Amino acid sequence: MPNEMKRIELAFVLPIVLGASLMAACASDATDVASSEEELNAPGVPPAPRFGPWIDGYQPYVGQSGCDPVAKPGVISFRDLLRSTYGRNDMGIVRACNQGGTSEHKEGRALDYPFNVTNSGQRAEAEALLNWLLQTDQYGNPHAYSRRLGIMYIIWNHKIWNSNNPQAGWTSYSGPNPHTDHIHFSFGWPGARGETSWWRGVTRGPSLSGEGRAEIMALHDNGDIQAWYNVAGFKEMPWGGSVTIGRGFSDPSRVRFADLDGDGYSDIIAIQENGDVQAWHNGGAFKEMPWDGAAIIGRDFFDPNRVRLADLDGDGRAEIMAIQENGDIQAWHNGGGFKEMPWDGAAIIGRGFLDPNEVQLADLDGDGRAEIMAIHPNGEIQAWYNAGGFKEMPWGDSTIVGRGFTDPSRARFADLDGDGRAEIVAIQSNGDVQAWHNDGGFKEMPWGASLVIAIGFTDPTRTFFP
Ligand SMILES: [Ca+2]
Ligand SMILES: [Ca+2]
Ligand SMILES: [Ca+2]
Ligand SMILES: [Ca+2]
Repeated sequence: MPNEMKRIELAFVLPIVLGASLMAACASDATDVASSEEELNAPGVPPAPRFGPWIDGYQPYVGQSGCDPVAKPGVISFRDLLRSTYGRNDMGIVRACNQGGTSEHKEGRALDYPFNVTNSGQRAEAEALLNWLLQTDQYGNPHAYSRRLGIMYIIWNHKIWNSNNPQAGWTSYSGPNPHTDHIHFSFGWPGARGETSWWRGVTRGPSLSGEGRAEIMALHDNGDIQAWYNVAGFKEMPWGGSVTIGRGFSDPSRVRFADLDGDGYSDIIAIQENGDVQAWHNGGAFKEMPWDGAAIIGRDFFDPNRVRLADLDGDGRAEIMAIQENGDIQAWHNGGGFKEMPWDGAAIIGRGFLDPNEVQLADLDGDGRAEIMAIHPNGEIQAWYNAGGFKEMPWGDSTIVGRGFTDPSRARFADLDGDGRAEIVAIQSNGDVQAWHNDGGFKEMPWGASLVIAIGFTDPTRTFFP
């Protein structure tokens, strides 16, 4: 809540005035770029969120053990997806405790939806739906959507597909009901509760162009922000054309990029001298001044060095954080997207971070939730895994992901190839920008190949990777 935002004490007064003069551009002619998600999603199947490479494991068989015939939220959401795609009412989620044998219906985590094999249209719909659920995604994950939905098994037309034995594929089903007039879907508990990645939303990171590959930007001495379009991913000099996306930004410490509304396009944020946090919405497409809306998203943030924005819970919308003088990191949850003061909850997510310059956040494993990192004075970068999303101290294990970064301003994390996992980037004193590819996700020194992605960036404080 805005009124609960704690005032951050000013350690010193910055003499530089931010005179941001972003012009609202016409919201028009955003370029549609065919994505691999579109190839996954042919007509006639439900709409799918955008996903990164992280995926749920296969749901083991966990049969009915109690009786609670109340429809569970994930099953209801899946039913509603089928209803809006195929236009028929379902044949039920719940079943009475005293009716028939063991069934997940009695725990509200199974769905019967009508597809009649003798109706050629419904048969084609069923085949398209089942292919869609069990296809391999663009990251090579087999049976991707059924795993993301937390499906445990599927029965249709004398056959069953079991998530606990996926290699077997469809095998013959000889139960009393041949399932020739409907498909039966059983869910594991995480899927039934709506806790699997399907419901957690976007897991590919944002970028200025919306394609998930970090762009590079320089804030010039005249206050212009020049951005180069990342067309090639993790490559030497992957940049295409460049445009000016901001003017009047005299103080680089006051500039941030984060996706506030989860549309995949990084919005620009300025921490003003009066403590206001001013955001401009990215209307889409890589173009000059792409901003089409503005909002004040914070107040009383007087020390820009203490402000961070990152998505903590993987819903695609960036949270805002303040590193307090006592070392606590106070976070506010983004419940509203891009609007005035979108915050709907608060939590202390870190303690003991006494030097704000040492703190960075980035998603290392591609599950959409940002890890937190401390760049220690000895040059080691320690990362804590975000195991809990948005809550008090959500961190699991910690590991070392960098060494030799004795100047924390030269260490950056940016997903250059759009696979959801942040690469590590070092802005060298000679102006070379060197990147190491994230091969391993969250683990000790997960870095593989290294290359120089840009040259001439001699001032790390003026270099951004939105
Ligand atoms: Ca956005
Ligand atoms: Ca979020
Ligand atoms: Ca993560
Ligand atoms: Ca990456």
